[in-house]
Parts: sequence; C-alpha cells; structure tokens
Amino acid sequence: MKILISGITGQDGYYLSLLALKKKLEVHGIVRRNSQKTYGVWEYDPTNKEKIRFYYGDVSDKTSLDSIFRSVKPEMVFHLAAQSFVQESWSNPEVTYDVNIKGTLNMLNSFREYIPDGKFYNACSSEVYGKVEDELQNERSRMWPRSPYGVSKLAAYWTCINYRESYDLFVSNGILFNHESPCRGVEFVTRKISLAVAKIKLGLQKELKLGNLEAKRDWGFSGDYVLAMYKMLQQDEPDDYVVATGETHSVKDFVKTAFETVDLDYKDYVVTDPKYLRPAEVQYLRGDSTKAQKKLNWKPKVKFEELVEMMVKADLERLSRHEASCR
Ligand code: NAP
Ligand code: G4F
Repeated sequence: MKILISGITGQDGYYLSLLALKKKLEVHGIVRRNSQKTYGVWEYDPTNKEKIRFYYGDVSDKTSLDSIFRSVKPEMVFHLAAQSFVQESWSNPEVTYDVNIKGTLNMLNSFREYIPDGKFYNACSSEVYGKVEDELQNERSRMWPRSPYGVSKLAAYWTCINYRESYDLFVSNGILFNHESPCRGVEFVTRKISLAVAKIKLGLQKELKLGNLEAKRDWGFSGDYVLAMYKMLQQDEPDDYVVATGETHSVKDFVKTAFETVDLDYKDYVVTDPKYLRPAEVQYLRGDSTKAQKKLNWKPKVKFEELVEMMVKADLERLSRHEASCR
C-alpha cells in the first residue's frame, strides 16, 4: 500500500510518516527544493529519512504534481502542504491563496486524473471558525474566518466537498484544531514559548516577547492527530471531521505552565510586544470531536500539561546537548 504526502517536511508530515512506516506502508513525499535544508524535520532523523521516497515538486506547479502522481500511483493521498502560518498570511496573502487554494485544486485535479479510485485527505483547520458563535465548535458550526489563511482554508474545504459531490471521489476534510509537538515550527506560539523557556533556563535568553496573551486555543498533540487523519481514510465513505481535545487554554496558561516546568515565574520574563498582534484575531477556539470519537473510534491521549512539559523538555535536552533544534 502506497501513500503520498504533500507537506511531508512539516510537523504533521513527519508524525504521519512515522505512523505509516509503523503500519508498513510505503511512504512517498513531495518536497520543495531549497537552497539549504530541503528535508525539514527529516534532517534530524536520518534513519527514518532513508525509508521515505522523496520527489521534488510544488503544489502550485501542476506539472510537477502530475509527474509524481503518474509515477507513484498511491492508494492514499494526504494533502498537508500549506502556507500554514496565520500571521504571515497578512503579509503574503497572494502566496497564501496560491498555495492553499490553487495548490489544493491542483492536488485534487491530479488525484482525479491519475487515481480516481484512491482516497484523499485534506488538511482543513479550526481557523475557518474564526469569529465563533458556538461555545464548542463542531462540523455544523458557522464558519467565519478572520485571516487570509482562514479564508484560504475555507475555500479549499469547499473545493474538496465540491469535488467529492461532483465527481464521486473519496475526499475527506479533517478540521483540525491546533496541534503541537517538539517538531512544531519555531514561529508558532507554543514552540516559541518552549524554546524561549529552555533558553532562559540555560541562561541563553533574557526575555520572551509575545503578542495577545488572552487568546484561547484547543491545543492537542500532533502525534495523536495524525492517527485521526489516517482513520478518516480507512472508512468506507468520505466525510468531514473535527479533531480536537475539547479543552481550551489561553496563551497565558501555556506560558505560565511552561515556565513552571522549569521552576520559573513567567511574570519575570514575558513582555508584550504589539509587533505580534494580528489585524484580526481568533480569540477563542474549543472543538467538539464527538463525531470523530464515535465514527473513527479516535480520541486524544496527550493532555495539555503533558504536551507543554514534552515540548519544554525536548528543547532543554536538545540545547543541553548542543544539538540543532528539530526545525
Ligand atoms: P507545517 O509544519 O508548517 O508544514 C507545512 C508543510 O507544507 C511543509 O512541509 C512545507 O514545506 C509544505 N509546503 C508549503 N508550501 C508548499 C508548496 N508550495 N509546495 C509543496 N509543499 C509546500 O504545518 P503542519 O503543522 O504540519 O500542518 C500541516 C497541515 O495542516 C497544513 O496544511 C496546515 O495548514 C494544517 N493545519 C495545521 C494545524 C496545526 O495546528 N498544526 C491545525 C489545522 C490545520 P517546506 O518544509 O518546504 O516549507
Ligand atoms: O501559534 P499560533 O501562531 O497559531 P494559530 O494562529 O492558532 O494557527 C495555528 O493553528 C491553526 C488551527 O487553528 C492552524 F490552522 C494554523 O496552520 C496554525 O498551525 O498562534 C496562536 C495564538 C494566536 O491567537 C496568536 O495571536 O497565539 C497568539 N500569540 C500571542 N503571541 C502569538 C504570539 N502567536 C505567535 N505565533 N507568536 C507570538 O508571539
């Protein structure tokens, strides 16, 4: 059984590949050529990197995708590639739309052309809820995105549903709430915090500049969430599912817990910097994953406090060993 992953060099691509290797699947992944570190997270895991078959391509380049689909002919496709940083989507809206909307359309068209009987997973996001109405957001909650990123993910979500309905394709959307890990990109708030806490503890950094500390997110562990993605493609019928923990915490909660892990008080180190405030903020997210729990028999394992501790410890260990950071 062959799977093809776009976005294989990112956080989720990494954990999904590890899961697939464990299940003895043949893993193929699309990578963008880069002047230095083409293989992202994989640069730090050479043993497993050897087991993956990589192909140069870009989701905004349909020609490159056609050639990969034609030669690999995978049974399952996980489309994870995206300009995934919300903040950047205001400064690079065109790239965000090109990669996240047109890129998804390109992936769907290659899929339809070369493996119409295969299965396709699309990485949708809780950012589509944006200005939330419901205390707990589920598959039927109103979607009102608040950033170019959120708008792009909503357009891609509907494009997937439209392809499913128009061409009778197996295409499923995972509406995933925030999920993190020691391999999270360093610009996202959780990893920015865990890395700073580790550096401060080791005397390598003096303060931590953050934006909105009151924003609330439903944070889970990437390693748990990739299992839900995989399970979506083991179903008989395609569908859309919310994947979340059902708990919400503020950025301040995260920062406080992270500093407590190393016996420090965040108030002595955290300063707010308007540079990190967003033109429009998603103030509150909390997901209801009842459908995924019932239909996929999935549930998150790692709790909030465990996640924070896992990330801070990983950064502390890496820095203490003078090893390069995961990303
Ligand atoms: P990530 O770590 O930022 O990884 C993004 C991946 O997309 C990287 O491999 C990146 O490659 C690749 N990529 C970007 N532009 C591309 C292009 N034009 N062509 C080919 N590849 C491209 O993101 P993640 O956290 O793993 O998230 C995976 C997916 O889930 C994304 O679609 C994200 O929007 C979505 N999502 C994430 C979360 C979350 O909390 N993590 C929640 C909901 C939805 P490079 O290494 O070359 O940059
Ligand atoms: O970590 P963040 O940048 O993640 P955000 O915007 O929630 O997006 C992530 O989750 C989405 C799922 O809902 C994904 F679709 C998306 O791809 C990405 O993975 O910011 C989280 C919160 C925001 O409210 C932000 O304003 O943290 C707040 N924040 C406060 N200070 C900060 C900072 N965010 C960042 N990145 N950096 C700060 O200094």
